[in-house]
Amino acid sequence: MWNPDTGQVQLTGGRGQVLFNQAIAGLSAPQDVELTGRVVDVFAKAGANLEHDAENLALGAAVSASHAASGTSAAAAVNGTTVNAPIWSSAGSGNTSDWYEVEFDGTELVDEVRLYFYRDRTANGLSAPASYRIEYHDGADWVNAPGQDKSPAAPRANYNKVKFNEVGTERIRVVMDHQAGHATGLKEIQAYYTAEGGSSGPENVALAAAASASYTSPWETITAVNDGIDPPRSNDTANSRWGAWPEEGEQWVQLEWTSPVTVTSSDMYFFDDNGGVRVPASWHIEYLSNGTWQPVNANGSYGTAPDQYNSVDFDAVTTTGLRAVLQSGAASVGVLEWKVFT
Ligand SMILES: [Ca+2]
Ligand SMILES: [Ca+2]
Repeated sequence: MWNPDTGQVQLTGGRGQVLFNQAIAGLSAPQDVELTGRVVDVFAKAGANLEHDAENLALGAAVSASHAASGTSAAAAVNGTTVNAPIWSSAGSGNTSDWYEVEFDGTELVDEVRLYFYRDRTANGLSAPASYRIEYHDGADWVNAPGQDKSPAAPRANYNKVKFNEVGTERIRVVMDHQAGHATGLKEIQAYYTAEGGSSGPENVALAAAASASYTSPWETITAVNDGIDPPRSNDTANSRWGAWPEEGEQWVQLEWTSPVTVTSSDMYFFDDNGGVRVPASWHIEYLSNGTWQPVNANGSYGTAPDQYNSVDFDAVTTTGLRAVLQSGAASVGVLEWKVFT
């Protein structure tokens, strides 16, 4: 037995020989050792949760999926291990998005989900999805879980964590938009109630607004601009979109609130199908001020990049209406998601 304070080694039973001994001051007893940062992440990637001792509500739960590839099963993703087999996979579904559902044993509070995706490193094989979101069933419909804060923000192979504002529900599901040319593989899903909540950052008040537009193509959906779904790419074929084809020139999309909001920044994700709808040539944000539309005072430029949010900060305005005014470029214009923050 070694005493770290004195460096003394006691040989149990008096047998053996001490070859080396040293005192190490301030060493913690095993039960007092705290693991933080990188070590916590290393364990999490191996499927072991050191951050909290909440019960994994998904373990052994009743599960189902929109499809299960031959040789895989939904149950494999709640069997308690994050190893590479067995797994659940969407291969062969023919869908651009698939869902995987967990039904709890009655109503549970839940605010964190951990997902372990499988990538087989083949050209057209399994990968992490292009994007994913957590939905819960409110008794009538599937609803996007509020305040989803994903780490990492873009899905990666193996370990992904998403925290959100707590919901009480009997069922959650993850909706996965597959990478182009790939199916999604899932090794394990874990669900927890940590009482830590979701994004503690600025609130996206666009979710509470009523959306309208200068024009909406009959097959597109104006409510898509603020449904809270992070698009997988600008040419999103999985989720609802707003587009104004064939209209060109100046088009606008508008958010209105029943009581004033104070907002100071915006994230804009444009629709671009490399055909009739492209990112705009330019755009800016206006706010409703005493019945007229006035440009906000932007601190920086209005980006028009595809496949990402274009963020802009502006001097805070308190208003019941915001409008994104888009000048078309190569074709008509569209928006997949518009977030505005307090
Ligand atoms: Ca598993
Ligand atoms: Ca959307």
